Amino acid sequence: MTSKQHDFTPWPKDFEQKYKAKGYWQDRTLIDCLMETTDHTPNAIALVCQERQYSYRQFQDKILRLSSGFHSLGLTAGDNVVLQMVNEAEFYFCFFALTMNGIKPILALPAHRHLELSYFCNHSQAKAYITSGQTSGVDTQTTAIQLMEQCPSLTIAVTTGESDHEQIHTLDSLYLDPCYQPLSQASDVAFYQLSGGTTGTPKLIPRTHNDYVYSVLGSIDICQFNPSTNYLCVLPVAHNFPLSSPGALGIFFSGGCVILSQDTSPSAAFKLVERHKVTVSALVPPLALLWMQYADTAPEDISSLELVQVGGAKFSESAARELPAILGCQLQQVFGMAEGLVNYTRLDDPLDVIVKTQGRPISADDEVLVVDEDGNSVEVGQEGQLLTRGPYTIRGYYRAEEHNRRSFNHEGFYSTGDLVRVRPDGNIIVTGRDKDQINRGGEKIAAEEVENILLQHQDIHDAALIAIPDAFLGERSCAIVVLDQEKNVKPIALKRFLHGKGLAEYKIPDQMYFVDVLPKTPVGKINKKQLKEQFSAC
Ligand code: AMP
Ligand code: DBH
Repeated sequence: MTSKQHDFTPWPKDFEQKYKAKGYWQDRTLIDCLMETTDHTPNAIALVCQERQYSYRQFQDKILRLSSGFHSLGLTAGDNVVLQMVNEAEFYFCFFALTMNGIKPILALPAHRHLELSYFCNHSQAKAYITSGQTSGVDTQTTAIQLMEQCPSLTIAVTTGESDHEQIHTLDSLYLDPCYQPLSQASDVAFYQLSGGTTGTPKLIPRTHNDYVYSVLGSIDICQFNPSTNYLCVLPVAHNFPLSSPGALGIFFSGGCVILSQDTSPSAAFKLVERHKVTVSALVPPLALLWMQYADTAPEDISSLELVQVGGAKFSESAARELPAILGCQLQQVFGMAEGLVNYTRLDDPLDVIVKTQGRPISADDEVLVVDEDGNSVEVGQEGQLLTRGPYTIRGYYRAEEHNRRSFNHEGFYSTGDLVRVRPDGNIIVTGRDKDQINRGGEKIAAEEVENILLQHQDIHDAALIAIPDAFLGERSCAIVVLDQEKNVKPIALKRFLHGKGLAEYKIPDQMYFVDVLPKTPVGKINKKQLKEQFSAC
């Protein structure tokens, strides 16, 4: 059932009551939690962004001023906006200023391009697009103008940079006299995360204040974040992992300091570690490997590092064993999803658990089921599909009724699409995947989305996108294409075609092969298993 009033699938009443009674849902909003820290330690440094730094008091002041600014633009509770920013302080100013007013940002990644952005705007009937001055070489102002031309609901654009267009406001012009009149309620949707997805269109994940705050507070406990934690954010700020596991919000709710990096190179990161005495960072496996490689000869002193979290994709056991000695810190594996469930290895776990497993859930009330293809539970320790429900796992995607019927069972369990084994001690090992997705070093690609666009090409008869094992990325993407008879198209032309359609760079296939016909299963589906076996050897 989808609640019209909330425009999201609420938890059933008995679950709501249980989660409240157990103290998981505390009726506090995101801004409530930040303000509590500001009250305790107004002068502590909350945020460092290049040469700028903000104390908690200054941080909160920026947010309250911006809240007035957004109000002056006509944005009100219930509106949706698309927020696309690089790693800069303004992301958090906007995030809190919007969510405190019940304005719901869709957290787009800097890598998203016109195709994804226009979908987010249209699907959510977004009123505003808020963006950075520069997004890795992309002219975001032109993007904003194009989006406004194509999406009737979109009437407001804001940039953190300079504006060359009358229709685009600068964020700087929106720091007005502060007013504190929060309009959000803890049971409301605060914002939308994005799913890596498995279908033709990305899915929007509605997260409420109550459930998200709980996931962050639970994570703080597990990771022992405290006022002396200095957290380096190198992954994209909007991603669920560096935002909430425990991420930047974990820092803001526990009084530590976030140091932002826009440069993902290990040397830039190590310089920041040295300069700001960073104690924790969160990395995807390929980045962890780069850090390990660089550490060998790095001139920087990174001895302040206490903990490196690795997640987003499977980290190999051999790399996991080596990381602590090479980086001189502890390793924590994190297996999470923007839909909710997050698993951590614990700081005091035996080494065996830390290097061999992806940890266990945050909450005693995270329900984890491992089932076979018929939906029956498998024996402990056996491989199966992971289903979950709990106090911070969604019950449905936003405006996706048909997809929801497939992704959630009748008891409200979310089907993660991950294949796992759960050990008798409760720790989960991710063994594979049962979803049509490529996990390219933590960046998820829905095969169907790319295939659908390839099929729009006039010379393509059929296409399949598959995952090929890759030593560095874990997986890379490979398109197997059948051209129309007597057509001759080069891979580079097809890549240009995909770019031209406005697809994010990371979704452009790493490799392409042409075949005469795609193998089919007995029921007539493309036999991807066979294709993977055939092309993994190439
Ligand atoms: P998303 O739904 O886009 O947030 O991506 C979540 C998915 O990323 C999970 O369902 C897993 O497939 C994958 N994932 C995240 N962390 C890990 C990990 N530590 N090991 C293996 N897979 C992971
Ligand atoms: O991959 C993910 O989506 C992810 C990984 C680690 C995540 O959402 C999280 C932690 O919260």
